[in-house]
Amino acid sequence: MTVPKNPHAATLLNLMLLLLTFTSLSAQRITRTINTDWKFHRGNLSYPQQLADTSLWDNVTIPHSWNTHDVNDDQPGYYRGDGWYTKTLILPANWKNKEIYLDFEGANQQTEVYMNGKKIARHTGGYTGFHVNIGKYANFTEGINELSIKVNNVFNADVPPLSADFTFFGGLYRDVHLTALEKIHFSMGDHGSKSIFVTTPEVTAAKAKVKLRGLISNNSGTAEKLLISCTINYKGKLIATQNKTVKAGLEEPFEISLPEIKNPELWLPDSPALYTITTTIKHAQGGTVLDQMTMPLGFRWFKFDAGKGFFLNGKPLKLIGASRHQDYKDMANAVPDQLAVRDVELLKEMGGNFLRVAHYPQDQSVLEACDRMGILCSVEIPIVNAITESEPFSANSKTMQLEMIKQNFNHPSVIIWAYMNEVLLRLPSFGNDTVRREIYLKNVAQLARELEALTRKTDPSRYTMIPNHGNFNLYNRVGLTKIPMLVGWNLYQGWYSGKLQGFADFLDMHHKLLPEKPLLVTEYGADADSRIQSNQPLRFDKSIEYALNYHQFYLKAMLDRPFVAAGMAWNLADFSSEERMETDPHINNKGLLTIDRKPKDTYYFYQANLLTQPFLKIGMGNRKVISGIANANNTVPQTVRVYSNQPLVALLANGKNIGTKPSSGGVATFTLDFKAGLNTLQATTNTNGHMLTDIYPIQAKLVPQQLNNTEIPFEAINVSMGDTRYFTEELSKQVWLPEQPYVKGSWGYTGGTRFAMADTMRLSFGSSKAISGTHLDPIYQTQRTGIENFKADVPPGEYEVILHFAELQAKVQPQALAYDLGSVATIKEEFKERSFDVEINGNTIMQGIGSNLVAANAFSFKTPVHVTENTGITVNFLPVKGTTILNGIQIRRIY
Ligand code: GCB
Ligand code: CA
Repeated sequence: MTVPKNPHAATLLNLMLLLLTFTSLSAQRITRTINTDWKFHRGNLSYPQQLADTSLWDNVTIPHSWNTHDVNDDQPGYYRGDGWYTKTLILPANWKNKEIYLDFEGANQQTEVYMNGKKIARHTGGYTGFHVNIGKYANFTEGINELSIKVNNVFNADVPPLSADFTFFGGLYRDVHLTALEKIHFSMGDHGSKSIFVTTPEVTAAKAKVKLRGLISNNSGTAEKLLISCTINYKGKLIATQNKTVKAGLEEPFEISLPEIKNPELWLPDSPALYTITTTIKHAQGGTVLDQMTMPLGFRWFKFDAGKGFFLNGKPLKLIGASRHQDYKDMANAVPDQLAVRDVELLKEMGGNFLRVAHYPQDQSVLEACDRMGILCSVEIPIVNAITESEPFSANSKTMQLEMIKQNFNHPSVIIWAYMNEVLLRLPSFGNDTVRREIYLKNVAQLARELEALTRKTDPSRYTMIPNHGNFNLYNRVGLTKIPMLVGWNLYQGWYSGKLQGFADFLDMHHKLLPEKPLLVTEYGADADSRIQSNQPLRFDKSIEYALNYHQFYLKAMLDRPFVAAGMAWNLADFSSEERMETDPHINNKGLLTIDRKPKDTYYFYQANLLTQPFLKIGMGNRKVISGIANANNTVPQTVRVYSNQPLVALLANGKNIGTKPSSGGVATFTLDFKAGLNTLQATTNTNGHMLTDIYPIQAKLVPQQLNNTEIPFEAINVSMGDTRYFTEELSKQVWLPEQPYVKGSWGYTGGTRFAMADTMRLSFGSSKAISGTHLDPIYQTQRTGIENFKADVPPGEYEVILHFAELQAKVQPQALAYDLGSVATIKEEFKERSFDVEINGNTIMQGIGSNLVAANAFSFKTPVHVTENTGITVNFLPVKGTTILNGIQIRRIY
């Protein structure tokens, strides 16, 4: 029955429906979270003996992870082991005749559930949900139940992921729900799903067909005649309804086809019309509602074309967006729903229309937000880098794939199921045994074929995809470009290796060699440490400027090629990867947002290119302070970028007109002379008679070229030796300048060379090692080797000098890093003994520096210097053995 067009009849129907729900409130499923009042113990214990005294356990609230802090300290590694959660669960006596379940949204990665002294369930895999029937073990008489959960995040060769560039945080990190059901209900037994699967076998602008499959559990002991009714609602109005009677045994599958819907409102990014479909179970003879469930429903159809890209509802749509990891600064993966939703909003506010949910299924709140906001998605299971050739590994992978598909089946936002990210990146070492290597590759292809077949069978309405890394020939030879319906490429030309142009060439090569295979750029990105800025951006310098160049090139190359269906920046936000080192240890800095979701310039760049509503924003890397060496006018020239989708942008500084520039590719670039102190930048653009304005106040700290300059009295300098970049400390507003050679009247070094690791394929200077004992890693990572002296011709006064040293060469050779897509093990350590003395203005301050240094550990000291007429400050480095070094120097005037 479809709703008659007569509005009165429709209202009557709504009224009937309302009455229906009203009369049935008593029975239905009851479900609520049980996130509060848990006790937590990190470590293993014997159950139940050691539960007797939990007085020393922590009080915690779920979502919870035990790795919020140890992933960010100087100690390599983080706790991977058992964690125990326990609480008292009060169950009302009148639940005795109900079915009681726990519904876990996710716990990483092996979970065991214990109740009242017994182990009752276990689940493997950290990124999908699961249900546990606790009714049989519960005590309803007193109603007091002991519930304990053991979670474990140790490496397990049979459980994906094996290795990956993200942290495997342990814990009960997503919501836990308690659910009470009637004896007859939608099954809780199908892979943690809701056991309702909605499809739209036919959708056009004129009409849509909706089909629903489901599974009912009947634990009443007798077969029952049941009435299942389905209603489709849109904006509070009943659109269609259909009933069906079934005789239900223990587990009863059913199928319902709903009446055709005329002129459906379509679901698309600009107007994601969201319908709902509610399914209700009652006894056929009437009575209360036994169970009821509501699912989202969107009407859209889509296709990928290898030549022309993606089409939604018959119209071409370039998919541009980002991937998301689920962690957040200092919270690990235990992030409240509100922040997950905020991430989707940030993607939408950027102008993105696609989210790659990578590298694992995420919280339901993410896909719900995508449904509401019109963001298309792909979701994948966490097979990353490699597989284990074992039956349990394959079985776990398939279970994960099924859980992912079934738990997320009804989200209209999802259009792709994926599996195996860069699975040929870390081939196990088979030495010279090429035969064995080929067997491994065959096993990978075999698992891919099995996952592919399973996915197509479970959900024929969506596409399948494998995201590969840039080794085209290998993936193609192994067959991973042929098995899935779509091929994703994670490409980093101009980052891990090669030049930016290599990206464009790769796209054209795919198109030429695989003309039938739709192509998605599933990853591309460059590290951008928001504290680092460079006037001569270089590959791997981590500067905001290099990342901007990179994204400018990549976005254009993708937009220029209609056959590129999609581009997903890696990553929406910076994320934790405990093994990572470099300027911001333990963090992958490829985010368009920082790990606490502050926009970087690259985010504004996408806004300027993707948003249709007028957009204008001054970038400046979100810095509140800049610094530099003053020119003859006592100002510091600096680049100012204004991001806008409007053709012309005007810039004012301190009320003075600086000029008008065209914005090209979303960016208008100005050079501005900053005066000392506060500078107020104002950008404006005229859009259809309306002025759009952005104001950016920023402090400039000027360092005089001649230190006795009376107009800019010398206050302080911070110099990163062996460096060409600027580094800003946000809290103290200190800016570190690149080194410069000494000239009379000014400051700088004499002698030595800029430190570089031998054979590195990365940055041409400095080291990528994380430095212990400091947050100034980038300062210590660069170094002037063989320095003779550092002079600053400061005027007379009382000063403080801080010297920073770190030995950058280790005695032992390094191991390859799991995430390095470029230069594996090309770094060679060339440790040499050294010993030198430091003398300031003729006084020896320290002798024998060198033997006290531990590789990659910060060593520094602060010393007062009294400067009289004309002496300035001279720091001499006097070699005793080997060469001298200096990594950073700070000179500050006290009086
Ligand atoms: C990749 C991986 C991703 C990494 C990224 C990177 O190709 O798929 O997990 O985080 O590169 O930043 O290196
Ligand atoms: Ca340095």
